[in-house]
Amino acid sequence: MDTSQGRGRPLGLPVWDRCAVMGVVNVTPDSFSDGGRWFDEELAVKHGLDLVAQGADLVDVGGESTRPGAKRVDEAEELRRVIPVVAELASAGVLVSVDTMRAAVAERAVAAGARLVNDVSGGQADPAMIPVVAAAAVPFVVMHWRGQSIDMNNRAVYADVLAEVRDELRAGLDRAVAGGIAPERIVLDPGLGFAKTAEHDLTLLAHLDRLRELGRPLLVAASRKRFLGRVLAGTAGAPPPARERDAATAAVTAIAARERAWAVRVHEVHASADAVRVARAIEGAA
Ligand code: PMM
Repeated sequence: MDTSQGRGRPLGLPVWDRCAVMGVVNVTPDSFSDGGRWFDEELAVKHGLDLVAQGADLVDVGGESTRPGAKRVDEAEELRRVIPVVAELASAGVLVSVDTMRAAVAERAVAAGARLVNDVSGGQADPAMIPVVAAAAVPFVVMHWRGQSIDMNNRAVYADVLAEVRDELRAGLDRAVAGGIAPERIVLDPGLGFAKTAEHDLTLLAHLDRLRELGRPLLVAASRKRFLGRVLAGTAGAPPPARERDAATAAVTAIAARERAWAVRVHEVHASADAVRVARAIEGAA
């Protein structure tokens, strides 16, 4: 029996009988929702362990902010931020994902114990990424991406966002497979907020079933993003700050879990961990 209830799962990771929860540890001074809070190795490791205690199934460690307008950090700095945190969490038994666009960071992180590579560019930013992931034989997240964060908002232009994101995700999947990554190891992600307006994000969330038709597990990363600020602000008000968007994030988690997303990527784990369990209980009763 398929215990994952049709949500699929990437080869090489455990099977959960519900949507998985990926907690976020940004080892950055400037991420848009939690920049600076965990910008210290010891604090970052402690935060990762806390997220697991709150119910995270995996912890995604990143050392480069991708918020709109962000400039790139250099590779040496990214390695310095990420590798010790990955190594410590992995040695504590945490299932670690590395959030990077750089092949060298992915390679070193896998050597340090990371079990999944999450590349927001889906292998487009660094031509060495796909060969490195193929050789490492680890699961790979291909996110929908139209270019670096510095000017991505200019690329939020679609005639039909759903069709275009689907086609571009399929092309990303094909590129990864052509480069030697086993299709069974690939996860797709609509890339909410990346070269997308709030309306684009909401349309994609309304049609996760259409993205699931691509035949790969889906990762949904709505946590604290701008579109939630826009929804909560209503027509006239100001959006609440990123850290006041966790209840809204958990609402997306419940919906994504019902839409059979493989996993959600969230900053605040507790509420999303509850949400995926409630969604699972409802599925079990259906
Ligand atoms: N978003 C961010 C960072 N990494 N990874 C995936 N797979 N999907 C995303 O949408 C995504 C990501 C940016 O958010 P953050 O700076 O709050 O972590």
